[in-house]
Formats: sequence, structure tokens, C-alpha cells
Amino acid sequence: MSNNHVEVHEANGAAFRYAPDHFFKSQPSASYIANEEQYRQMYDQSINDPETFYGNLAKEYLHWDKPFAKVKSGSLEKGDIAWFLQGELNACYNCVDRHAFANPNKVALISEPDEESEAYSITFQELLEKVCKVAGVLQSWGVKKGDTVAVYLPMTPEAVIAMLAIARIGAVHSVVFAGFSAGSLKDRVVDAGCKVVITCDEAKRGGKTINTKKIVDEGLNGVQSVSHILVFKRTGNPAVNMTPGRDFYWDEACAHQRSYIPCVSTNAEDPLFLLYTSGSTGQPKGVVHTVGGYLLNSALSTRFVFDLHPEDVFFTAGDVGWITGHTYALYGPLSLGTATIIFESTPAYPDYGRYWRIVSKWKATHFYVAPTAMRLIKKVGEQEIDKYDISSLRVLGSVGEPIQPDLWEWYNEKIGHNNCCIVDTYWQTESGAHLITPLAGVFPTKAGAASLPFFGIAPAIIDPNTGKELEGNDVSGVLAVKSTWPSMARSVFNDHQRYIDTYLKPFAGYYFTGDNAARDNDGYYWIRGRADDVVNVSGHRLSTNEIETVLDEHDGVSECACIGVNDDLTGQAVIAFLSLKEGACDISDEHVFMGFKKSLVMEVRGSIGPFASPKAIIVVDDLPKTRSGKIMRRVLRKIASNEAEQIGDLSTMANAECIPRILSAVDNQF
Ligand code: 6R9
Repeated sequence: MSNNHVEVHEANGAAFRYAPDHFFKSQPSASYIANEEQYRQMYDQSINDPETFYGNLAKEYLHWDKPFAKVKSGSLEKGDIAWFLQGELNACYNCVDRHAFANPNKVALISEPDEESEAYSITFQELLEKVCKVAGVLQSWGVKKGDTVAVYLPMTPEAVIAMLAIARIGAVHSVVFAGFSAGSLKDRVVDAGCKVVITCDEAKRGGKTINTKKIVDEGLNGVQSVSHILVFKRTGNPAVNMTPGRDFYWDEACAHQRSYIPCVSTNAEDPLFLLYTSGSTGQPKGVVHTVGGYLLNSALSTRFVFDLHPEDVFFTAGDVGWITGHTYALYGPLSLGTATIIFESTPAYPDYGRYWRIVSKWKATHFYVAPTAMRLIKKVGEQEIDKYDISSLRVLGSVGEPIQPDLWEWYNEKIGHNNCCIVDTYWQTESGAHLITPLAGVFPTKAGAASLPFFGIAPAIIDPNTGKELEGNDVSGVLAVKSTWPSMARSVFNDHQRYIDTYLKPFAGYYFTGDNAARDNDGYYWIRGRADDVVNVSGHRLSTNEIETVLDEHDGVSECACIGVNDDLTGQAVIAFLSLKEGACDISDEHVFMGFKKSLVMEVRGSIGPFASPKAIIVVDDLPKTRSGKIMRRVLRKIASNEAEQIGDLSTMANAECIPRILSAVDNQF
């Protein structure tokens, strides 16, 4: 705990940062929340009288086919949480139809494909027609309410159309990030029992072509549940394999469908989607989100956190394969009838000016990205920024990992020109929407702090050693939430016990986030990274356990432990420590050793995806262990972070004699 106290102390010195005048001058109309006092009143009501608070907002923000009978039920003790009971609605209707009826020609999606010259936009009316056709195809294949459909597509409008089409017929989408390997796709499709997979022939990213359909074919080999695959022609390469009777091209299948089919009403508590995420142990979990609560909090957080007005243009640079793409590229902006930019490429393609050309071309008012992208631009692309007029920007968001105060300042100055509000939004796949975040223009923030809780969220800092909640300010520990909120995950697909064990059991009566945090003397929250074995590489959440499992399967590996270390560019990076089997590899022969390490990296790339590759592989003769045989990752973490002098208590360690040898192996590596 001593380290944490230093952190609270540092946080206490941070100055309040107020919204610049320019922000207020550039709003299309008045703020939705007038000031801090109104936030406090609303917040108090959201905690003390959630029935009234959310009951009213649910009626104001969503269209219900059948009104709900009760706002909320269930408890964190029991894990039986439900919101808007007996209410019926359709997520697609709320994101598309009602806006197409009111404003058919308003822009809904802006597509920025890999090839910059091919950008285009589509209106709500056009979106409705495209969604209906895909929904019709799925229905014609027998997909019904409650069935799961996998989406394995790059960040293109088709990914959004596919998700909305699935939601329209009451089915459940499970988007699998298109950077995942065939094996990872297979695990997720099998776990969810998907009937259909929606994908493309090939993908384009940074000028490179990716053989997406081939990966899907490999992944689905032997998978019985999938009867059909819908293939969007992204490149139109005729050489792509299509299995007759199973695989159908998107445009050909849609040509037979009507441009309007009605929505299928779903119960507020029916699942809207599954999204697989890494935890500290075992297989990835299919986090279950439900229609009513998820959609409401998507709309409310997008409205209040970003101060989003209908005429704004929202640019979320994150991929739809992650929760940020679900909530803030799709459901949040579209439920509010606001245009959203769908960006397929990378910040570096064709050059580091890409983000800023997009902002200036479409007059984006909001830009939302992970710090890792900002670090890259700060390091290598800074000179590009001032070439473009990005003065349309009003709010800049950060998500996915802690943003260091100096990067916050850089973002504010270089991108925001001191004219924007910066919102450092802390949340998770499981929370569905923001947990702790500034509200643009409503209350002051602090550089590097996630600041104050969103409506309905009652945060708690818990002492991990005693399990007791720490009251008052100036405390640090692990972060939990002692309220329930509409968009919280309801379950882990097919494994409700795992949901309870992971989130609700660690501290009875609380939802456990898995993160460390501090509350400073102004009551502001500072997120301090994961408390468990999850690493965050470029905003991608990875379980060290998953990577270890892959490495352990390699013939030459006797034992291994992976840890996350800080990295200037990617936030964190994975370092793998291994001991080898007798005769596995002659590590004194540099050539042989390099080849061996490469084969390990290829295993990880192939099994999980390129983003999970260890940055370094360090071979040691023994791993540090407790007397009961548990690998002591914290010892490796300290050694790899050059903090060997702070290794701490080694009284439980069985083999302390290996430490000097590990230290020298690390020295040789870097
Ligand atoms: C939205 C998303 C969740 C984990 C979370 C935390 C980290 C996210 C953060 C942040 C500090 C922020 N995280 N936002 N840490 N400040 N603003 O990223 O979801 O992929 O599930 O990751 O990411 O560690 O627990 P997900």
C-alpha cells in the first residue's frame, strides 16, 4: 500500500482544468447539463432514486414497443440484475428507423475506407434499407430471435449494418475482432453456438490485403453449428473460396430481399450481444449485454459525457471488434440520430495526417481514441497535425488505458489547441458504457484523472488486504462499484457462475472492476491499471494466462510466465519468461536461438493474433516460485521493470537463488 499512498499524494496536487470558452461558443445549442450543481443533483437522484431517474430517461431517450412495468430489480449479492422489466423494444428501431422516419436524408454513417479517395456517406434512410436487406437474408436462413450470429469484419459500414440487422430480428451478435486468428475465431463461434458468420472476402489495412475469408474457412473447419456464411465483397477477388450451399455473397443474397422488413420486438432483458473479453484466467468470456439497459446507457453517456448534439459528427477511431466500437461508434451516436465515422485504416496510412484529414474533411466535432494512438502520433507524426484545419473539434476523448498527465497536456494543446474539452473515460467491456468520466463542459477535470462517477455508478475503493471499503477521500486500493447500473453485463454466456465468481464474489455486495484506483482529496478518481493478470497492449485487453497457455503448448517449453511491463509506445508490452526442456534448443547458437524464439512468436500470432506477440522472450533456467509452487509474477514484473531493489517480501519464495540468474538474463536481453 505504501506505493499507492505516494500516488494519492501526487494526485492531490493536480490542478482543476475548466472547459475553455471556445467550447461553449462552438456548441450547436445549450449544454444538456448546465453546471456542476445540476450534475450533483442528477447524480444523487440516480443513486438514491434510480427508479425515477432512469424511468424518466428511459421514456425520454428510447422508443418502447411496450412500456416497462418495473425499472429495476435484483442485487449484486445475488447476481440477478434486471432493468426495465416487461418492457419491449428493438435496438435497431431506436438507432435507425425512428431517425429515418424523422430525418431520412440526415447522414448516419461516414465511411473512411483504407483507400482514402473512396470515402462516402450514407443517410438514415439508406441505412434502413441496407439493414433490412441483410435482416431479410438472415431470416431466410432461419435465424430467429435469440440465435447468435458472429460478425468477423473489418471496421467498415458493413460491420455496423450486420450488427443492426442481427439486432433487428432479435438475434444476438457476437463480433469477433478481425485481427483474431482462425483458432480464436473458432473458440468464440463454438462457445456461442453461432448459426451464421458474416465476413468479407479480403480486408484492407494500411495498404495490405488480408485473406479474411481464408481465415474464416480455417476457423470454421469442423464447426457444426454454422449453416451459412455471408461474404461481403470487400475487394472482389474472384480467387476467394466459396463453399456452395454454405457461402453466399452479400450483394447477391441482398438482391432478393425487400428494402423494408419490420423489427422484431425484444424484451428489455433479452441479450443484444455477446462480446468476448480476456480475464485473468482460462478461456475468454462471452460477456452478455441486454437490449434495454445497454441501449439506454449508450445513449445517455454519449449525450452527457461528450455533450453530443444531433448535428455533430462523432469520430471514434476504435474498432467495432471492441466494446468502444459497439457503444461509441454504433449504439451511442446512432441512438441519438448523430452521424458516426467508420474508419477502416490506421493512423499512419497513407501518412500520419490521416486522422486530421478525416476530421477536416467531415468537420468532425468529436474525436475518441486510445492513448496508444496519441503516443504514436506524438512520437512520429506530430509535424502533420498543423497542416490541417481541425478547428471543428469540440470534445476529445481518451479510452482504454490510463492517459499520463503529460500526454493529456499534449492532446489538449496539439490536437485541441486549448479549445476543446478532454474527457478521459474509464469503463470496461462489462460496464457497457462509461463508469468514471468527466462530462464535457459540466465540471472541471484534472489532467490524468478519470474524475467523477457517471450517473448510477457508486464507486468504492477497497483495501485488497482486508476487503474493507475505504471511506472518505485520500485513499487508494482496488476499485469496485456498489450500485447496479442499466448497462452492466448480466452474465457470462453459458456460464453464469463464472460471472458471479469473477465480478461479484471477490467482494460481497460489490461489482469488482479488476482495476487499482485512488480517490484524491477532491474526491476525484485516478485509475492505476489492472490489479490482476490482465495486460493492456495498445488498448487491447489480453490475459497473460492465455499467452502462457499457447507458449506452454510448444514442444520446447518446460514452463513459462508472461507479464506486462510499461512501454513508451504501446502502454504495456508482454514479456515472456521461459524455462526450456532438456535439449529443446541450443541457446548458445544465436542463429538457432533466434529461430526458436521466432517460432514461439509465430505460435502466439497464429493462436491469438499478432497484437498478442511478446515483445521479448527471456530464457531462464528456473522461474521464481512460492513454496506451494505458484509462479511469482510480481518478482518477474519488478525485475523486468528495472525495480529489482523493490522486489519486496520474498519469504514465501522457494528458490530465491534463481533471482541473480534471472537478473542477468534480463540484462543480456535489453
Ligand atoms: C473500454 C475498454 C477495460 C480495462 C479497464 C482498465 C482499462 C479503460 C481506461 C482504463 C484507465 C481509462 N481502461 N479505460 N484505464 N483509464 N480511461 O477499454 O474496455 O477492453 O474491456 O478494457 O481497460 O484497466 O478495466 P476493455
